[in-house]
Amino acid sequence: MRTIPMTLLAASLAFALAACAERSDDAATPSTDAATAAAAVDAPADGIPPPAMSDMTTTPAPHTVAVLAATEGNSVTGELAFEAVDGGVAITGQVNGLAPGSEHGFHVHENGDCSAPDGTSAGGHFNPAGAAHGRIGSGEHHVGDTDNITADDTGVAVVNTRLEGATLADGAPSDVLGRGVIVHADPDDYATQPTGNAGARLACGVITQAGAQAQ
Ligand SMILES: [Cu+2]
Ligand SMILES: [Zn+2]
Repeated sequence: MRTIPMTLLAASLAFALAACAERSDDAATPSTDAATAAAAVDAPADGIPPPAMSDMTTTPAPHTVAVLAATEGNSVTGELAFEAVDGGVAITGQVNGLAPGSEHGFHVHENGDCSAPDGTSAGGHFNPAGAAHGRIGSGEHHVGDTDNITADDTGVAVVNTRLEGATLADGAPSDVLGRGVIVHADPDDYATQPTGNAGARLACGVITQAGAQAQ
């Protein structure tokens, strides 16, 4: 049951009373007048519409996330959000459980499959264009390549980075939806082919669209 703000209720009542006063010759139907006046004032006077049935049945814009789970023997976790931006896909969020001050390779990998205990089921770096491994801003790189993440002194890495050349949920070869995200044990050197020599996989997640059903 929706609530009607007191100010609105008072305004409706005043309006209704005024209408009754003007039409004292029609005093036989005051309750009908009041109801009509209240209904007329109710909807537009508020400005900010109350939560309506239409809002509950409309599917909100889906948001795209990845929940990172630790691989076997590790305790690194994280939560990331993905958003299509000009020229690529922005990634924001955080990774937890890292060694304080440590630096880690961080990539989108080909497969949205974290079933292997060591995360290798996610495959290699996402590379739809057949490019060499590298670094954004320094020539050729995989679509799944992005800069290393660095943990603060509590072991949390705040992620605010971007994939260049990636797209989101458009079904194109560059689409990262449904692919994997890996946090590595070591920093990416941005040079060694095709992995950046970033070492073992500490955490793995799948890029997933979360809509109304997730709430
Ligand atoms: Cu990787
Ligand atoms: Zn790469």
